[in-house]
Amino acid sequence: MVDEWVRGGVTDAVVAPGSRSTPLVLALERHDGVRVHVHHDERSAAYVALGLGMVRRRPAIVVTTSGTAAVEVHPAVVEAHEARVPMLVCTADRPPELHGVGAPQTVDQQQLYGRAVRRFLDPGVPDEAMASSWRSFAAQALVATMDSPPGPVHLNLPFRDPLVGEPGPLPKGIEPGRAWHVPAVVSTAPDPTTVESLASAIGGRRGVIVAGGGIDLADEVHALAGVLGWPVLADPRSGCRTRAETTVSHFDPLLRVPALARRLAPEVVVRLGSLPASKVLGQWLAALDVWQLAVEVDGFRYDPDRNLDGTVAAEPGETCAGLRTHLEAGGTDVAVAAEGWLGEWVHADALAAEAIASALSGHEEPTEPATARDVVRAVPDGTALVVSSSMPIRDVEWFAAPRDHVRVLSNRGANGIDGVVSTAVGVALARAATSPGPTALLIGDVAFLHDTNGLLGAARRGVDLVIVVVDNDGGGIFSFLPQADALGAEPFERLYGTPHGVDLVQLAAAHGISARRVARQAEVAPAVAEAAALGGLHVVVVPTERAANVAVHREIEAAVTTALS
Ligand SMILES: Cc1ncc(C[n+]2csc(CCOP(=O)(O)OP(=O)(O)O)c2C)c(N)n1
Ligand SMILES: [Mg+2]
Repeated sequence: MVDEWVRGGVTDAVVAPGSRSTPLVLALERHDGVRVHVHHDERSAAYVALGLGMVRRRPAIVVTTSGTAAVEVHPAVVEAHEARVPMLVCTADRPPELHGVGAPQTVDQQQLYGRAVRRFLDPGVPDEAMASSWRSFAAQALVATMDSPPGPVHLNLPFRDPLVGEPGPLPKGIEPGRAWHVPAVVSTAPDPTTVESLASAIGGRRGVIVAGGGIDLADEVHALAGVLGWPVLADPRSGCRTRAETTVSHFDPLLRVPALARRLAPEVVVRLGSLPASKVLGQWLAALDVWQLAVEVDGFRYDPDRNLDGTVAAEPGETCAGLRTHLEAGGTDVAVAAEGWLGEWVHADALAAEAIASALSGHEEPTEPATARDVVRAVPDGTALVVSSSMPIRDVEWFAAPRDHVRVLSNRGANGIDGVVSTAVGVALARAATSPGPTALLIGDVAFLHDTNGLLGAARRGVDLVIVVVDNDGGGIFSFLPQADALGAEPFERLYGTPHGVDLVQLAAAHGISARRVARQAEVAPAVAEAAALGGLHVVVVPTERAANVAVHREIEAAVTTALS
């Protein structure tokens, strides 16, 4: 099975220690084509595999022993399912005769992850007589992880004692020694009829493109926007928040200004990929009474507010390319949007950017919006920037300036604050091997603490990773919610603020990781740049305060409103 997976492009396995999984672990260990990463904690191990899968778009293998070890993998499986990341989960199991008789470390592992997996497979205890089926079984599992949509596959593998022995010869491959490639199951380009009807629906109207996560060809999005004279409201995860002339970055602060939100109402909306985090953008889109269309590679309907008029199942960038070619060839009678439409958006965005920068320049102590901006600005070209859920992803979305050559990744399938450190370690491991370049992580203190085990062994994994922890000693996001005013100060602090008082620099140091705490905003960008230049693993802790954070967000909102009134 391992040989077949390697032939199919699998390169990495994340293994958590245990005895029952020994035959598979030894097979992985002995194969030259697999890098084996060992992790104490199965939950973290699975998130490392998630990070690897996000970058490589091939599944990483996760191996656990039997019992609760197998259950620990569940959160990452759910995220992989929701975020469509390929993953091959192999849980070792006891053979059937040891089930239901009180044998140790034996639990029901059948369909353990429910409907969160593309497939559940249990081939039974391996037997020499079945050897001819192992390659096709392995291939079947691998293909299922990369189906449309991609996702996790669970292999439950019962092993009978003895668990060690001498390996026999490999069953012959269909083409021995040759790599095979999983064919794309569906075409990702839209068909010509779709392109034609889309072109006639959008041409000549004042429209906006909302670019979310899951776009391969970001340049094509801007090329189409240029032809149409439309703005691209670019989520940082879209790859579209570049210095292109059609980029609008600060759509969230802009749309908080009611007069502007009305004035900039479009006649048509094209949404690409998944939805941005901004609630303000979501509410603005929901209130528009115009034609809205979504383009997503698997045809998934990201539409919590139920206001989509149609969906196209195609890669968003390829769709934009098809549309542009069609429009440029004069296939449909189109004119660009009304003169000045794009200019108005871009001008408003520039004014918002100035207002944000000048509001933040008055703060010498670190603030969360300025930290998000500084991290995006300071990381070197080619960085993969993982951003945690809660305020970090929002602060980057709302306030970060356009940045070329940085790829932003985030676990937004289920929006969990778990496994984020490990995800970043997985991303960094993938990059160490295939697309060299640094990795950075922007994360809150609670999310960091939630996955402290992600730091286990991390300093010895050979990764280039800069972790910036925004430490407001608790869950800062809750201070923005009605709960903050509805409850008294004490219960709110105890139930939602949840201060922990942990010294994060010491915590990192306990793992042998170089760590420092900055005191002023002006130190953040240099600290990040310096850590990235050094290479290896570094933690930078940025202390902030939850109450002050709400105040600074309000201050920015007021500054943008004044600038745009
Ligand atoms: C696994 C998981 N548990 C709980 C939550 C709910 N939750 C959302 S944000 C948050 C607090 C996060 O705090 P921190 O990481 O410090 O970021 P901050 O809010 O301070 O920006 C919690 C507990 C979640 N999203 N995921
Ligand atoms: Mg926090």
